[in-house]
Amino acid sequence: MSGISRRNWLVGGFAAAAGGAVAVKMAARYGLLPPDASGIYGPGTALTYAANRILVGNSPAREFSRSQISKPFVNGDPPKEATFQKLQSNGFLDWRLQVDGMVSRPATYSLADLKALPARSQITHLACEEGWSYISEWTGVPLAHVLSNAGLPPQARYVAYQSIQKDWSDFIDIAEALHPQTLIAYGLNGGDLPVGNGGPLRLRVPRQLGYKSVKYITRITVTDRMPKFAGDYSWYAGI
Ligand SMILES: Nc1nc2c(c(=O)[nH]1)N[C@H]1C(S)=C(S)[C@@H](COP(=O)(O)O)O[C@H]1N2
Ligand SMILES: [Mo]
Repeated sequence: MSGISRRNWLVGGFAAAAGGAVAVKMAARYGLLPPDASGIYGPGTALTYAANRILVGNSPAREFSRSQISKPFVNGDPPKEATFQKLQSNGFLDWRLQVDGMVSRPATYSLADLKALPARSQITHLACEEGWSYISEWTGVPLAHVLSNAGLPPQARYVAYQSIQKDWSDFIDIAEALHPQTLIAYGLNGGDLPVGNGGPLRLRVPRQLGYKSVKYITRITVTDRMPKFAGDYSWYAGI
């Protein structure tokens, strides 16, 4: 089943079990509404979120064995921005990741800084909404670690992230951001993360569709409001 049809199936199942508007009320009662459900994204997203949180909860994405690794796809062109090319020509020594917003200790990391933090590797499935997918090993520092270094206030609800590619930004809720499998990734299949797959740095969100794993990230911002959404797809892309 592709990510999208599976998602529709999940939503359909939940809606059938509880019935449209009633489902939304039930979801609210049981704490299953997304952090901002009242807004512009409507019952569709609310139901996707609720169905996922019921069926998947906070459970991890499946992890695979090395023998199941398949050839990575590359979706999209590498950045055309001159700033990117300049950074690349210098081996990304000057690449910086800024961590800011509602945190008590905003910080800026180089790749070396990030690599000095506790690393985690995991072999997971990347599924694009277009229907293709692959399994590979990602290495990086858990986003949760960087966020806890930065100091999260209790009112923090979303984490937004920005690519050096201007039109690629996205966000996840705090539950996803603190999930131990959500990585700031700099490695793929035992080597450096290739530029085609988001090198030198991308977010890897293995419990959601591929488009949430934004490549070439330069900034992570903690907020208490749903950020303006840049993409064409649902903000919640649980699979
Ligand atoms: N900056 C940036 N991030 C991006 C994209 C992109 O084109 N630019 N494509 C997204 C989509 S739709 C998918 S499916 C995955 C694909 O990752 P891959 O090219 O490493 O397979 O990256 C996501 N992140
Ligand atoms: Mo995608």
